[in-house]
Amino acid sequence: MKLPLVRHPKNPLITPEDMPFRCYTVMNAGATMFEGKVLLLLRVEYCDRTQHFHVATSEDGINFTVCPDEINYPLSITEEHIGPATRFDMRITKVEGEDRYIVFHAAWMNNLGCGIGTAETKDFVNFTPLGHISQPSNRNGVLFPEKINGMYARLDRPQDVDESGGMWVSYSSDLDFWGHSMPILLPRMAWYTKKAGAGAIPIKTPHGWLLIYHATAPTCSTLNYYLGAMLVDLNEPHKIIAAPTEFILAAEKDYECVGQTPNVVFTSGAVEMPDGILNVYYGGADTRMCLAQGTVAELVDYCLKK
Ligand code: BMA
Repeated sequence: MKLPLVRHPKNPLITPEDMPFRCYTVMNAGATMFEGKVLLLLRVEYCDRTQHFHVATSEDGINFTVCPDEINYPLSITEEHIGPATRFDMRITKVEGEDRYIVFHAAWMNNLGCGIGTAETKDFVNFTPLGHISQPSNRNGVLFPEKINGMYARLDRPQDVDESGGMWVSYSSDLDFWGHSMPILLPRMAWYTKKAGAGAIPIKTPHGWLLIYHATAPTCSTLNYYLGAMLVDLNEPHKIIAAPTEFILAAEKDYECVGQTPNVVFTSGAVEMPDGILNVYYGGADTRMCLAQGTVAELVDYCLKK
């Protein structure tokens, strides 16, 4: 049976051994098209376990060249106040009609917890921090690629101390002040007990926004991460149009099951290639970068039929 996402035979695409310097892990990259190439903002953990971001680019979306220099991303105002945050899991959005790219990322602020940081860039070398856009606890901030009813819109995952919580939609006129928050009420699914969060940037289709997201469920030994797909309303994206209760990707291969965090598939970005193939980039076991492919039309069809 044809699956909505198929792993690329070259997986894993980028491993720590492939990097131009010594590092521990490379994972959960934000992804976008930039100057005709696929660009990944790789989350790289050095061997002192600090997190850094390196750009990788590719003509074909499969073979990447990694920049040995990390991006230049100065401290935000919030970080100047509390000290540098551990930033991770960049999502890159090119907002329609603007010449800048906006990144959202998780910002772990030591004993204060995790919030959402944001920055803008035009060249992926220099980043200008914008204001932090949440208090703890929040993460998995993802900006929609166009305004909805004249407002910027984002997905995020506020969560309680027990890590319950799911995806919400909020709106802003200036990318700074956010409100009108509404939850997306997912159906009951055995692979979602906690932590459902947005993954790739929403993809606009005639049937609604296509969301590729993650959710987690425990087994006897680990908390497993899964990827799911769903369609939400174009004008009111907290309203689900179709949300299949089957996952589209689970950790099955060695490169997804063995590593720093076993049994994790986690996406922060997907890119539609000129030939219509959708490249979904994902981290395998919090250790390496992988690729699964499908098409937007097939994923939409899958959502509508399940
Ligand atoms: C989440 C994030 C991701 C990570 C996942 C699995 O909370 O930290 O970066 O891939 O956990 O460890």
